[in-house]
Amino acid sequence: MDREKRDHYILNLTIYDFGRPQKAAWRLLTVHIVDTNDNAPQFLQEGYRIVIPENTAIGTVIIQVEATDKDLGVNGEVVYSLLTSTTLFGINSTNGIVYVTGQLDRELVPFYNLKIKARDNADIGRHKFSVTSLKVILEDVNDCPPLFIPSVYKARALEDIPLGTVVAWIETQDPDLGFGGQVRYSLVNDHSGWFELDRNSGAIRLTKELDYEIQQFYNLTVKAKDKGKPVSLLSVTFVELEVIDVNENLYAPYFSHFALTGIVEENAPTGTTLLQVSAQDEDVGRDGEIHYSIRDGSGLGRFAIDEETGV
Ligand SMILES: [Ca+2]
Ligand SMILES: [Ca+2]
Ligand SMILES: [Ca+2]
Ligand SMILES: [Ca+2]
Repeated sequence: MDREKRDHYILNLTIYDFGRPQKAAWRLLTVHIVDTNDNAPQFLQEGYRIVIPENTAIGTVIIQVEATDKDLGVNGEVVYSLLTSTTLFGINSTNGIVYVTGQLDRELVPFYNLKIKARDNADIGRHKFSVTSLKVILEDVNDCPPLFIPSVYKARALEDIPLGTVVAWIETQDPDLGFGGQVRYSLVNDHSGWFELDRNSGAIRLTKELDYEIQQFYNLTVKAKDKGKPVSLLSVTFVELEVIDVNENLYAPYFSHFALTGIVEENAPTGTTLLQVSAQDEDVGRDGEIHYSIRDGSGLGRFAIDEETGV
């Protein structure tokens, strides 16, 4: 018997005697098939898939799933529930409507695989169920402004660096997809054209010569803006540039002796060391480095001096 195929039968019962002429009587017998819970609820689709924006508001209905159960009465009543433990989605147990219950964020989790159970309302121990999956894919929304790394920049530059030198390099992170994650830079103040900022790479270059004696600090304001549409987001940071004093070349090098005398034997081979001269320079760094050369005199071409050591 299967009530779901046929729920009643009508039997015609006839009785005869063996007399002549034969007599008969008949009666109809209706047999009703009582339902038992032998069907599980079946989802109309094997799996469900939905794409929603990541900023979908709490309470928004995203989909309705449906399962049917061929049994009768409570045996055929369907109750829905979420098997996946989540605080972000909920389901209406009677109509299968799935809705948002928490703040979604594609940058945190880009999609969810939810398991949904449909069971019938038969007595506990006898009820039947089935399970389907719902894939929720979050669509990106431009909701992250560019983030500066680090949040504030400190840079130092020697006052004599050449024009075009990169004095600072601005970097940001923007995890949004596509245009929403593409960042362009600009200078809010450029100190009358002292600096220029490459809008794509974030490199800040010097465009006018620095002079420690005139200005020791520059405070640049940099704007980073993504190309998101229709909403574009921006952030602002500061670059503190300190100019480092460079000692100008103040002193000339000098020899400790006005004249030196060297003695060499007339048959000395080429390459023989004659003497070593030594000069001083009071400047520090590059300005105080000394190089030697022979400039004039009667021995030109016959003697050579080591540029570095003075030998
Ligand atoms: Ca049944
Ligand atoms: Ca059932
Ligand atoms: Ca963005
Ligand atoms: Ca986003």
